[in-house]
Amino acid sequence: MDQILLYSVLCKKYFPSTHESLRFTFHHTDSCSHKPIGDQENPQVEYEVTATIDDLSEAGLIEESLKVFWKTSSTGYYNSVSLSTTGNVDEYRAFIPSPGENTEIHYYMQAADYSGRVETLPMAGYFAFTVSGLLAGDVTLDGQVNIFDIMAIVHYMLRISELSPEQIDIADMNNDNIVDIFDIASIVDIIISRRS
Ligand SMILES: [Ca+2]
Ligand SMILES: [Ca+2]
Repeated sequence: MDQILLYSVLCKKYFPSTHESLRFTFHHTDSCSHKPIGDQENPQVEYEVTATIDDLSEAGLIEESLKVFWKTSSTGYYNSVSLSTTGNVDEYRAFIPSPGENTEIHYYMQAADYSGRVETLPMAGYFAFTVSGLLAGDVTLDGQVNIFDIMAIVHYMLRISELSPEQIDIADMNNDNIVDIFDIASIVDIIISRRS
């Protein structure tokens, strides 16, 4: 037994079924740190992936090799984000940035150890989850919630620039049919909560 074990601990709602393979054990929990806003189908700013990675060879994991590779179903290449320790034994975490709305994200994890072994999770293929609906606060429709979304609302309020009906719908965070400072405050909350 010298393989590297990867266990994924992922948000249940993004994974339609339990995956099993010969070498890895998968389980799902509800311990997601990101909170959906409104509809559970709404996209998030980022998607947390937590994995338990244990080098049974005891050769030592190669930290730089611990990665999550992800792509959308419509792009041909994988991007990567590093898995870093959560502080708990053998537990690592990465964040897949939101690629936007109405898309499917494919991803897999990779780990290597100093015995030369490289493992991926799943062993072949990828996990997939769909992102439907619109990202709360993403007035600019670029998949990010940041200062530019606030600026878009400010410019709209000052009549410097227009927003489409869809954008106005997103900008009206409290659904009172008015786009005003209270909606900006809601978006500020999203940005601040992400950084805390
Ligand atoms: Ca945006
Ligand atoms: Ca409003």
